[in-house]
Amino acid sequence: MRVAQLLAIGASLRAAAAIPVAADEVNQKSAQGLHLVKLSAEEEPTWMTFDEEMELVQSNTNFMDVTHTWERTKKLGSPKTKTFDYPEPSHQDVVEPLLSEISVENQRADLVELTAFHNRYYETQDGVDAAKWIVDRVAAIASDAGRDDITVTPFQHEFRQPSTIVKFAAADPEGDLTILGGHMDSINGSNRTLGRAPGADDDGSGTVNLIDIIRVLAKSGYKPATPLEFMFYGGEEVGLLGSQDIASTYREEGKVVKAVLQLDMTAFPGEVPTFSLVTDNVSTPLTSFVRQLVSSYSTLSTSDSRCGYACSDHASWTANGFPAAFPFEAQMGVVSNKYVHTATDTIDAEGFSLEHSVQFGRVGLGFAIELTSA
Ligand SMILES: *[C@@H]1O[C@H](CO)[C@@H](O)[C@H](O)[C@H]1NC(C)=O
Ligand SMILES: *[C@@H]1O[C@H](CO)[C@@H](O)[C@H](O)[C@H]1NC(C)=O
Ligand SMILES: CC(=O)N[C@H]1CO[C@H](CO)[C@@H](O)[C@@H]1O
Repeated sequence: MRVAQLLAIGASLRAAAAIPVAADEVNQKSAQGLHLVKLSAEEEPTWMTFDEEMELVQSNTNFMDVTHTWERTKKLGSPKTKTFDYPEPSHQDVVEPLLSEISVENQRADLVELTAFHNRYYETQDGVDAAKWIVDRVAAIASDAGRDDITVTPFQHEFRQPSTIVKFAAADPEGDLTILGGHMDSINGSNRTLGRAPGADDDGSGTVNLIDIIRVLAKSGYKPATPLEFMFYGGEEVGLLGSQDIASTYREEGKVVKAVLQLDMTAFPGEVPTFSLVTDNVSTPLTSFVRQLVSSYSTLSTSDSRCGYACSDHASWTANGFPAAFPFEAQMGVVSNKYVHTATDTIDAEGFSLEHSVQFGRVGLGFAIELTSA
C-alpha cells in the first residue's frame, strides 16, 4: 500500500502528462522499456523509465502502471457501474461460532514463513517462490479439510510473479461473485531487487488474514450459495499490476462482481485502535455494509480514512466499475507505520499487533459468509 502524498516529483511529472496516448505507441514504447504511468483519475497517463517510476514509490506518490491495461480498458470504454443492495448482517448463527477460530497463532505461523522470504518483490525468484508458497499452503488447507470443491490457481501476468486465485465452488455457479483480496508482494524502497523486504504489515498481514479465513471456511465445511473467490495479488507495489490485470480480465469476460474487499495492512493500530474505513474511490453502499459487519463481528469502533488515487488494489476494481471496500489498520494521516517498505517491517516491530489484525480476519469472515449465503 502506498500513502497518498503528492510530493514535488509527482507534481512535475503531472505537467508532462497531457498528451493522449496513441494506439501504436504502447507497443513501441513498452518495447523500449518505458512504462505508462497514470497519476490521477482525470489526467492522461505519461511515459517514464522504470527508475523514474520507482522514484514515485520512494516519494510515496500514488500511481497505476497501466502499460499492459491501458489499451485493453480503453477498448472496453467507461465501465458501467452496477449497484447492488447489501442486506443487513443476518447470518450470525453461522458466523459467530467461527469467530474464535480466526486466530493469532495461525496468522503468526503463516506470517513467520511468509516474511522469511528475503523479499517478495514482483521480479525476483523470492517473489515467485513466495507466490508458490501461498499456492501450496492453501492447497494443503483444502486437502487437509477434504475439500476438492476449493481450487487454487496461479494467475500469470506479464511479469514474473503470479497472483493466486482461490475459488470455492458455489451451489449457484451463475450467481454474482464475492471477492476478498490483498497483495502478496513486498518492496524495499531503496534496494528493490536485492534488499530485504519482510513486508509483515505491508501486506503480510492482509495475506495471512485471507489464508486464515480460507482455513476457517474450509474446515467448517462452509459451502457458499454464490461464487466466492480469494485473491493474492502480485505486483501491487509497482503500480497495482496484478489486480489491474485481473479486474480488467473479469470485465472483459463480463463477470458480475457484487463485492470486493481489500485487505492491505491490518496490523498496526496506533495508540487508539479503530477499524478505519476508506471512503474515497470505494463503493459507498458496500462500505456501509462493512461498517455494519464491524459492529456485528469485531470489538472495534470505526473511523474514516481517505486514501487518494490508486493507493491499493481496490482502486483497480473501482476503475473497472466493480464495487470495492477497503478497511485499513488505522486512520490514515493520523497513524502511520514508518517501517513500511523497509527491512524493518517485521512481526517484531514496535506497534505491530496480530491481535488487531485478527479483527480484520473476523470481519472478512463475516463478509464472505454474509454475501455468499442463501
Ligand atoms: C542491496 O542489498 C544487497 C543485499 O543486502 C547488498 O549486497 C547491496 O549492496 C545493496 N545495494 C545497494 C545499492 O544498497
Ligand atoms: C533495503 O535492504 C537493505 C539490504 O537488505 C537494507 O540494508 C536497507 O536498510 C533496506 N532499506 C530500507 C529502506 O529498509
Ligand atoms: C477514480 C476516482 O474516483 N479517483 C478519486 C479518488 O479520490 C481522490 C480524492 O481522495 C480523488 O482526487 C480522485 O479523483
